[in-house]
Amino acid sequence: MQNRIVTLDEFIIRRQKEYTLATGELTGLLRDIGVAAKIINREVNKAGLLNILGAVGNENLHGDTVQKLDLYANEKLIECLKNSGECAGIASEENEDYVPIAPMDEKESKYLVVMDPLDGSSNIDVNVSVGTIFGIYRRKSDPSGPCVLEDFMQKGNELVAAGYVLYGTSTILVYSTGRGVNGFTLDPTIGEFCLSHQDIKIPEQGNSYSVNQGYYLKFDVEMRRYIDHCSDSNFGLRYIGSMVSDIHRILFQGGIFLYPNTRKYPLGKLRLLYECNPLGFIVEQAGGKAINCSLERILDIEPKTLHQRETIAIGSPAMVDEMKEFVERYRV
Ligand code: AHM
Ligand code: MG
Repeated sequence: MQNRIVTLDEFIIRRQKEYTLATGELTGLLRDIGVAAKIINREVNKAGLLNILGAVGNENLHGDTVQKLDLYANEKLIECLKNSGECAGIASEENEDYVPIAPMDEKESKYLVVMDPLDGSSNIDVNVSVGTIFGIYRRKSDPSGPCVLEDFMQKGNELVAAGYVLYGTSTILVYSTGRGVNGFTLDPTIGEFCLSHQDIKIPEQGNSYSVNQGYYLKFDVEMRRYIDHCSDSNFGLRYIGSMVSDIHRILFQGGIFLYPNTRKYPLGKLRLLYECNPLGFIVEQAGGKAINCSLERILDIEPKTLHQRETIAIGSPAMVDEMKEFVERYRV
């Protein structure tokens, strides 16, 4: 148990010093994402005041047009990353195409960011937790020119870092650079993310499952058999409908999160680049597993398009293994 506050900035810099070859660029990028998270947090916390301050699309008291929060989060992150000077391009769930960033002061940047700026945003109106998800890759193209689409078509196993911010009862930022997972809780009194969860390890087995059971009849038979098994085993059903929140709970309490293919989403609903890969990276770093319904490891899937969807089963390793057995046994 540490007896001194360690801020996110301090922690990132301390980690950087452990690498003799580190240049500080990744450190700067992570710090800037932390700054954007604080700005988004401030707005998310004000969401309930929209009726007072002006409804989305209308003008508020100050005459500014009120923006949808997911678009606001997208803009703030892009702005912070542009100003950071450490990011050569961004692919966001909110943008049709990737956004190349011109070098600042002729300094070439070697990193790219993929992100879902505000995941679960349909929950905002009813005061349910939402999150930001991000992943960082090293670009493959020549850094003297603009980034290209192929730079973003990297597998999750090539992620340099990934993380999420959960705007919940408290705001917490969880990230990994491939050497374990750490969590930082925002102390609103000092405006700093402070190290609160060191070296997070997911329980081997949990006693809850997380799936939109309303779609049960639309799932394939092997998935229905596995869900029946969870229910027969008296596992609790926990589904917030905000992936970051569901994964955060599973990271600490164990369990499995499923988003299989349905008739509406034959390839699954969630996005490989912005949701499955970064969260798969975090969960694996914490000792868990993440596969799709064809039983491929999420991080080994080759992306073909920016907004590609993927099915997912992610969480405690023993539960993902068991789900895999059910699929192998009942698959037709
Ligand atoms: P979004 O990126 O449009 O917010 O959608 C992603 C969200 C996830 O957070 C959540 O797990 C899932 O959609 C819920 O979908 P459903 O309502 O179909 O269960
Ligand atoms: Mg999303």
